[in-house]
Amino acid sequence: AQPLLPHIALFPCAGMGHLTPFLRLASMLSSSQNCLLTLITASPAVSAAESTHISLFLSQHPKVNHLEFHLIPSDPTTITIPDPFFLQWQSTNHSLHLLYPSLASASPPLSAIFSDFVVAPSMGTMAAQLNIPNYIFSPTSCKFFCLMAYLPNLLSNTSDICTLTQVEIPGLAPLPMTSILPPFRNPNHIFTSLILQSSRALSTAKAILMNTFHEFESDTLASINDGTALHNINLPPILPIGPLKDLDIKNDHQDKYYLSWLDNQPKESVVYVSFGSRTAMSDSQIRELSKGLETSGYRFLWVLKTSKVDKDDIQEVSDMVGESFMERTKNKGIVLKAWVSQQDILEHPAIGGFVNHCGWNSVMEAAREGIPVLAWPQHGDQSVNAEIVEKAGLGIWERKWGWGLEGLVSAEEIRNKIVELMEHEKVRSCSKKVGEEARKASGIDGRSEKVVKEIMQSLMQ
Ligand code: BUP
Repeated sequence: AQPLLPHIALFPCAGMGHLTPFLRLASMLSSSQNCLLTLITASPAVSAAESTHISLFLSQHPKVNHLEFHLIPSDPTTITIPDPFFLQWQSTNHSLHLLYPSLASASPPLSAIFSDFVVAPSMGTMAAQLNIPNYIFSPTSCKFFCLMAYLPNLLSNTSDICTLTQVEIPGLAPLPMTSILPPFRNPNHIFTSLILQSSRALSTAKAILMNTFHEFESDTLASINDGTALHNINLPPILPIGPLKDLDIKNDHQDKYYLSWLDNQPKESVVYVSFGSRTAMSDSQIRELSKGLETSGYRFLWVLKTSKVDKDDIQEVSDMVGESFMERTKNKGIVLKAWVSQQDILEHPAIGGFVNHCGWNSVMEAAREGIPVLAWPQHGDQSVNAEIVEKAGLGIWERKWGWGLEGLVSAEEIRNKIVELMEHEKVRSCSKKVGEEARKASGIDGRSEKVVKEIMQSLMQ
């Protein structure tokens, strides 16, 4: 008899940084593997970008089932939580028990769940009830994942984490305290308490899937594989499956005039500037950045955001950077406040450098395309990621800029670093090598591709 096709439920959490890699994984599984897929999404979504991408993805992947899961409205006492994405993660965890009947009655029955790290505890319990494996997907670097996995030990062994100068994770190079995100200094912070819950549930997972690749995080992955890293924590295998391949979602409503503009620019001449989907820069920092870009003399494509959630982003570009800046730089660059196709931009031969916050998806995209990065971390895992970028030779990082959201970096400093980025021959050639390694890892018969095939084979039995 023919083996039954595995039926996998994929459950990403809120935020484009979480949704994007899940959609890439879903697209890869649906196109190259024999399986059935159900995409679970929490409703209502936080941002317009998430709603749009979910609809476009489903309309272009008609074989993927959709299980929309309605969240219990938030407890009014928690509405004061300043980050709507954290609030959504919390509501998702509080509402997850409602999902069980749909998972239990799935037809054909589910063979496995691939769930976001943020929902690990509840999904692990439900997978156990259904007697199927739960694969946790962590959309971060492996190094940051290790920090999250170690966090329960770190906080219980240290009376005051703020007194440390560095964090020593067994078997890994120490992390300077400056790279530890401020919320991790407070166990009661909503982000920290969510991560602690998930980290404590890791041992229930069949494996941890990571959007990374061996050559890029070789030290960390080698220490995990030989058992020296985190040896005192009961962790399932960590499986690198990245960098996940581009997802070609067509959006006919989007005006991609910036790509036609790029077509007319010389090779590797344009600096692409974006700080991801969740960073709103201060007005003063935006002004310094505009001056820094202009005085660098380089061409630029700048995606500007002024609010954490796209629906709230109502200011005009010209109000943010000034009419005179727009006029002076009209032949040199474009500033936009819209969702762009970052993968199309990074693939474009005109792009020569990427000023970026080091959100892990952006890092993996830059790695795939071999584009040098000027790392400017803003929050979350980004300082840890910046160090990886620098070490892998994919870019440069000015540590003294600290967390972007905390201080003000001057136009002159920005200008100098942009010039350094664009003229750094060693980083440029090293980045190209990173690009070759990245494409090899996720290409046919690459190490990451083989991992996915093996998982699928195990689910076929
Ligand atoms: Br903004 C923007 N177009 O206009 P990260 C982002 N992206 O394609 P973040 C676009 O969103 P977290 C845009 O290519 C990447 O895949 C981008 O994820 C894409 O950063 C994704 O880079 C953004 O991980 O998420 O948004 O800060 O905080 O979860 O890292």
